[in-house]
Order: sequence, then C-alpha cells, then structure tokens
Amino acid sequence: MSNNMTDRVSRCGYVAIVGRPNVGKSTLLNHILGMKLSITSRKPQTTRHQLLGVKTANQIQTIYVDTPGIHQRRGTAINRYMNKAATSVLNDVDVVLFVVQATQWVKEDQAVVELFAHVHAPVVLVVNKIDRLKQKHDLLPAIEKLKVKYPFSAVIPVSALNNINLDELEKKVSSLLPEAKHFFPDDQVTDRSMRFLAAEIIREKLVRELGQELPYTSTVVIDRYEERPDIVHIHATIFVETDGQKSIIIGHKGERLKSIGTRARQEIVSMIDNKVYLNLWVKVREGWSNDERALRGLGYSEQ
Ligand SMILES: Nc1nc2c(ncn2[C@@H]2O[C@H](COP(=O)(O)OP(=O)(O)OP(=O)(O)O)[C@@H](O)[C@H]2O)c(=O)[nH]1
Ligand SMILES: [Mg+2]
Repeated sequence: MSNNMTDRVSRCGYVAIVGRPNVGKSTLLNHILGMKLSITSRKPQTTRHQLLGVKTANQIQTIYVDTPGIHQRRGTAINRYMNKAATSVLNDVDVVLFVVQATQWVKEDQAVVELFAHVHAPVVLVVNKIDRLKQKHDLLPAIEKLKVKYPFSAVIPVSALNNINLDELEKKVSSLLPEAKHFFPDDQVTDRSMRFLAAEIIREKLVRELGQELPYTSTVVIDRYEERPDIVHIHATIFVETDGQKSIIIGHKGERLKSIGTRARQEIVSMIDNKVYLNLWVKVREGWSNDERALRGLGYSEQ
C-alpha cells in the first residue's frame, strides 16, 4: 500500500482523560479541541459529569471523554457519583490519558494508577503544567521516577494551558486509535446539549466568583431553555444547601448573583451567537448533595 493509501485509513476511538482533581484535565481537553467546552477553575472538583469532546482531522476522529477528578473523599452521594463517572469509562475506551501535575506525585495519583490494574487500553502518562517548573532540569529526573509507576505506553510532558507539546500528545493518541469509521458527524464537537453546557457555564462562573468561600454544595439546573429566532430565554436555578450559602451567592444587594449572571450570559452568547436572556434564581435544598434521589432530580443520573 502506498503512503497515500495509508493516509486515507479512517481511525476513530474513545480516549478517557483521567486523574486526580485539579491537574488540568478539562484545560487539556479544551486546548486540544481549540475551544472552551469543559468548565475549569482553580478549585479542585470542578468537573462533575462525563463530557465528550470530539476532534475530527485528517481521517482521524478522536473522541475525548473528560471526567471528574478521582478523589478519596468517598463520603457523600455526589462524591460517589463523581468517582463513578470517572472510573466507569476506563474499560470502555481505546486509550487512557492519565494526567498528573509535573513533579508532584501524591497519594491520590497512586490511587488512580491502582485502578489501571484491570484496564486493557494503553495508558499514556501526561505530565502537565511543565510551565510551572522553576528549574527545567527537574523535569527529566521527575519523568524517570514516574515511568516506574506503571507500564505506560508513553510519557509526554505538556503544558495544556500554554499549548506546549500538545501536537506530540495528539500524534501519540492517533497512533493508538483503532481503524474504524467515524462515529460522529465530522462537524460535531460534543454529545452534550447547549442546555447542559449553559448549566455548566453558570456553575463555572459561580465557582470562579466565589473563590474559597463556597463549599462544593451548589449545583445548577436549567428550568427552561427556549430558543426563539432572535433570542434564547434561559431560566436557571442555583441550588445550595443552607440559607447562609444562598446569601453569599446573592451578595450585597444582589450584586454577586448579577455578576455571575452577566459573565455566564456573555459566554453563552459567544457560544450560540444569538441574544440571550438569562434569569437566575437561588434556592435552598437541604442535603441535596448526599441524597441519591435529589441528585437524580438535579441531573446527576447514572452514566
Ligand atoms: N500553569 C498551568 N496551569 C494549568 C495548566 N493546565 C491547567 N492549569 C490550571 O489548573 C487549574 C485546574 O484546571 P482544570 O482543567 O479545571 O483541572 P481538572 O483536572 O479538570 O480539575 P477537576 O475537574 O476539578 O478534576 C486551573 O486553574 C487551570 O488554569 C498548565 O498547563 N499550566
Ligand atoms: Mg475538570
């Protein structure tokens, strides 16, 4: 077969992005796709659901699965849901990207590596945030230490945020994908609806606006998403667990909530290229994060 023919072989497969919270999994997905799809923040446990990001280029379709950070706090129902959302993909994918933070191997990373014992797919170790290294010569010895943790099929240092070495990573991933027809239309970028993405965008602004003040006990539900030719009407509710949390989110004279709404609206506008009317409410639902039934009602259904 000539090279030309080889080039035309169609490849397609699923690639899980896993790792402990906050190592940059969602940032990696967004920067590989070249668009903001998955929400990110400085706070751990930002991602709560699986999210597909599809990239199609040169006969190759890579279906990335962003996942919540795998963590040790197994206590509440939402924590169990998040861990399950992350670990359940491991046996259904063609490639696993295991993201760690340069030179910082901690217990939670070790716990993730132990999950690979029953994984058949090749695991690529992605050593992220290399831009943060003060001493460049710390990287090679760190990589040598990481290599012994598991028989990785490759170890690739990157900076997701600064787009360093992502093409190298993508090349490796493509080489591990099976020959297959594309599962998604070539112009599709995700399996999620704009309604889901809108809720996520609102949650991102909430998390970013509130810094360390808010515990992980808020969630966003879209009550109404109505597309009209000239404007999209979105009504959303932020659920929290206590009155105190509600007042923090609303802020003095409602200013916090207003600012969250403005930022979210701007981002939704830029995604859908239409006008947006966004109405935000805050409601208290005591104990929702540890109540399986409440969780299902709030969009945390089995994946
Ligand atoms: N300096 C630097 N920061 C990064 C890099 N990649 C991600 N970050 C930052 O790390 C923080 C966490 O990034 P996320 O992409 O939300 O991390 P995550 O692994 O998806 O986190 P969870 O969803 O909570 O598990 C954010 O503040 C990012 O801007 C990088 O390459 N360099
Ligand atoms: Mg994330």
